[in-house]
Amino acid sequence: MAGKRGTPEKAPRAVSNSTPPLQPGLVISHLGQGLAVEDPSGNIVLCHTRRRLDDVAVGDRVLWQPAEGGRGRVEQILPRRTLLVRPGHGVKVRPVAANLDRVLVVIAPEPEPDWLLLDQYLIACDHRGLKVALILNKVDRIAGDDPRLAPLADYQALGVPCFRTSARTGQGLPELRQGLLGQCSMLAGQSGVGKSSLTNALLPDKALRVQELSEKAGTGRHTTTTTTLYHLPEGGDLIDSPGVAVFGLAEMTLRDLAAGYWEFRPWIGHCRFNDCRHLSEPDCAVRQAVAEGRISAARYQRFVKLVDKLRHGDLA
Ligand SMILES: Nc1nc2c(ncn2[C@@H]2O[C@H](COP(=O)(O)OP(=O)(O)OP(=O)(O)O)[C@@H](O)[C@H]2O)c(=O)[nH]1
Ligand SMILES: [Mg+2]
Ligand SMILES: [Zn+2]
Repeated sequence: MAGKRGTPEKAPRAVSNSTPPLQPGLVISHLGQGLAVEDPSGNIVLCHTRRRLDDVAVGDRVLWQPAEGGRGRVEQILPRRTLLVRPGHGVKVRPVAANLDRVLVVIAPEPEPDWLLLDQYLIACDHRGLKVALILNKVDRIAGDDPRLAPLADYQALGVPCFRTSARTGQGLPELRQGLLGQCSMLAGQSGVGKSSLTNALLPDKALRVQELSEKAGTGRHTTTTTTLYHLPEGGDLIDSPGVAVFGLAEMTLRDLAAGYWEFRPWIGHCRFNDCRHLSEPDCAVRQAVAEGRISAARYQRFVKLVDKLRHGDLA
């Protein structure tokens, strides 16, 4: 590959014969057919790659080369700090986003929160070494104590930070903006909770909105179809992602699942059996802590559900 470059030529006949130099770039969107790559001066180049397209993720820092028709070709993926994956076809996992610092799980009063899904996000992030925070969006639709949101208290007790926002009224957006500074965050969560609305509310009018372009070509529904990275004007990057992207829990063991419930950790290791699954074993310290109200019973029940899903192989 690099052989040609080292060969001295007597007369530089045609410039097009020499290999154009590799350039650094940042993958900001995965377009299905290709990749949108941002060069260091902020230009977006549509790139192809000889690799499997699915091996490249939004947030990847790459080396690319100009190719025909103003396009480019990604030649190399630079080492990743972090990588979030989701199940692909068969056993293979596919990268969702690279070099993330944090996942922001968005919930809302409508659609009603899926707490089991939230637990899965927390476990996956913990497993991948990513920070996690919650955004409770659509606060304009919450009046008083909303029973649908009562389980939130468990997560507050766990110390998961929670922003409260309304993409509609702008409430809480300055605090969120402040919280996004200096890191790369990805919005995740059920379809319809307002991930794209928040992204749009945080971006200045002239920001590149790949998503809007692809939406215009679509059916009028606003469900996001491509994961896209945006630079925020104050600093920090934000990745908007489509609907429910659950991240590879299939590769986890029962032990990983239990450890993913942080509040179990002080008790794990104090069970009678070394290999306690914390399900029906006698003298299980975790179950004892649940019985004494030291661990939330609702969280423990979700753990049992996830173990069951893991056993049946339907944990995505
Ligand atoms: N009342 C209210 N409605 C909101 C708010 N944020 C978003 N919505 C509405 O909720 C609906 C879904 O918003 P989206 O931003 O498309 O949701 P999404 O999370 O990006 O959904 P997917 O792309 O399908 O994953 C839209 O009709 C929004 O107008 C909010 O803060 N308050
Ligand atoms: Mg969306
Ligand atoms: Zn146990």
